[in-house]
Amino acid sequence: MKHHKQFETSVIHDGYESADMLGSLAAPLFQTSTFTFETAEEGERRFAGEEEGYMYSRLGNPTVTVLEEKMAALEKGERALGFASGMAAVSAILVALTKANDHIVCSSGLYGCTFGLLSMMNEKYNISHDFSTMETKDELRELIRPETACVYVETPINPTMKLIDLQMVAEVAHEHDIPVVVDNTFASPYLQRPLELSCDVVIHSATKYIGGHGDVIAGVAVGKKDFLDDVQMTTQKDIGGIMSPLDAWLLIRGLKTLPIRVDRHCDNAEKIDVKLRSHPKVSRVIYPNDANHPDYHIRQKQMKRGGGIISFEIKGTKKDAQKLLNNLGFVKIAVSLGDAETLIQHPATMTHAVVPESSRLEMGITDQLIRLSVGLEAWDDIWGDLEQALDRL
Ligand code: LCS
Repeated sequence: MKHHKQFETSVIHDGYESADMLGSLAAPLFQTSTFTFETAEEGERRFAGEEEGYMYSRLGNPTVTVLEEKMAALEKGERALGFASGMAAVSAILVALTKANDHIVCSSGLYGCTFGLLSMMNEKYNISHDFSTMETKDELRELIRPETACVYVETPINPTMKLIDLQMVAEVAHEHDIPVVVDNTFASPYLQRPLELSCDVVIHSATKYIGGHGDVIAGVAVGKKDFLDDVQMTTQKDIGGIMSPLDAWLLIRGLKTLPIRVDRHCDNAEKIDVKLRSHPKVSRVIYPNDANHPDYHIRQKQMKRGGGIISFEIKGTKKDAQKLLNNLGFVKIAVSLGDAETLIQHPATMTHAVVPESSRLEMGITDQLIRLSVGLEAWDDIWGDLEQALDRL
């Protein structure tokens, strides 16, 4: 039954049965570190895995379970696992999939801290990586080696908004029995579901659209039950980056409005995209739902809509980019994205400051590039603020 509801219904009803919780409409917050056992033998059976039940919140918590079940249903996966942050999810999945001297092929553009993690894994454990634009099958095939442990993809890529054809990537990776891990943070499951496109693991920074209100740092991974059971009881249990019950509770609340919010983010972004394109101080606008976007055909193929993030380049220098941010009124200068508030940031000096300049430029992150997370305000108010800031450059 649970996989047959439409997305808008699933997001509200899946993963929770009020009748099981004294009729409480909202899922209760189990703010507890541990769980008591009726007898010593019950504790023994639970720790031996012979009996279902909670033991200690680092090993599982009922509020976190509700969020995990919702995310599994929305991404069409067998199970989901909550984490303390998007980076806790990224690092646990990569640690689980690799061993020393392995190799990873990744998209030619990644969130700055994911780039940092891969550099650290390379330095400490000799787990090397290659970047690929993944524009053709051959380009990806050429980089796969016997020691390649996974293909790791962001799409849309933060912050260059390039798209990757997930079905194509999965086809090539599976020729070699290599799993494909997709960071689906920018799209959210409402717009794109990588597991339905044959990919193997989905990761979210739930901090963004899943929560949607800028009050939580959290992460989620979704995929096969056996794999995530193993990640939970090995990597996550021992490294410890679990999702807190309060964060799960806030995410459950945020998720209920995901489709409504994301549609509004998209409506607003589509209008702002058109306006930005016609402004004389703007040299380039990168928005996946625009027919001018080089990957527009991939958007049509695998994403329901273009999402809420627009990147654009202004004419001028780094100082002009900073001036544009300083000229804004209610549009807030901040990293993060997917919140009700419109947020703007300068990737070269903020989210991707950790990436060395040469790699940053190869990814397409120039000093003139600005990333806008279009919020839920009235679109013409957002444009009004941006226009006055651009006009004053
Ligand atoms: N993956 C992507 C694509 C992200 O954009 C981020 C964070 C993460 C993973 C990590 O998630 P976190 O640990 O922060 O929950 N991206 C940020 C950004 O673009 N601005 O601030 C954070």
